[in-house]
Amino acid sequence: MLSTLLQLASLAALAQGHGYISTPAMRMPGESTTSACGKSVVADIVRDKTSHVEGLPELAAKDSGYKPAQCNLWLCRGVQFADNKANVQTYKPGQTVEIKIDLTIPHAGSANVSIVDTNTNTIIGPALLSWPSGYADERQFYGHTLPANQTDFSIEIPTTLGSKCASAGDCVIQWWWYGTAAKQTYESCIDFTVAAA
Ligand SMILES: [Cu+2]
Repeated sequence: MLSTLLQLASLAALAQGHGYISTPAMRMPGESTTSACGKSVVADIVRDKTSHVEGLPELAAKDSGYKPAQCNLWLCRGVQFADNKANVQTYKPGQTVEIKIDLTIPHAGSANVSIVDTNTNTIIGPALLSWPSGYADERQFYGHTLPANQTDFSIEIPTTLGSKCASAGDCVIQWWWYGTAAKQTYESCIDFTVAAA
C-alpha cells in the first residue's frame, strides 16, 4: 500500500501539467523573459504551458542567466510584458470577458481570478471570481463531472479601476490555482488595458 502510494506520488511529480489560460491568449515568454529569467525557466514554460510555479526556482537557481531583480517567478511565472506587447486585450469598464482554462491534470484546491498590479504584484480590489475550495477536484475530474464553470467562465471588468490599468503592462488578469495536497501553484496572465471609466 505504502509503495503504491509512493509510486503514485512519484508519478504525480513527474507528470506534466496542469492548467493554463487558453483563451484569451496568455502571456508567453520570449527574448526579454530569457534575459530576465534565464533559458531554463523559459524552456520549461514553452515545453509545458501548464507547468507549476514551484518547479521554477530550482531551475532558475542553476541558470546563470537568472536575474532575480528582473524576474519574479511568482508573477506570471516570470514571463515579461516586453515579450507580449502585441498580445494586449483592450477592454471597457463593465465588459464581460469569457475565459477558458485548459486543465490537463486536476489537484483539488482553491482558485481565483483577479486583477494584479504588476508593479507591486498586489491584487487590485476583490477577486473577480473565487473558488475557496473544491476547484479541480480529482474525483469530479475523473468522473467527468468537473463543473463546467471551473474551466469556462466569464468575468466582468470592474468599473472602479479609474486609470490604474489604462497603460499596457501595468495590470494583468491573473488566473491562480493552488492544489492543496499537491502543493503546486498554477498561474497565467492576460495583458490588458481598460480605458478610464
Ligand atoms: Cu501534479
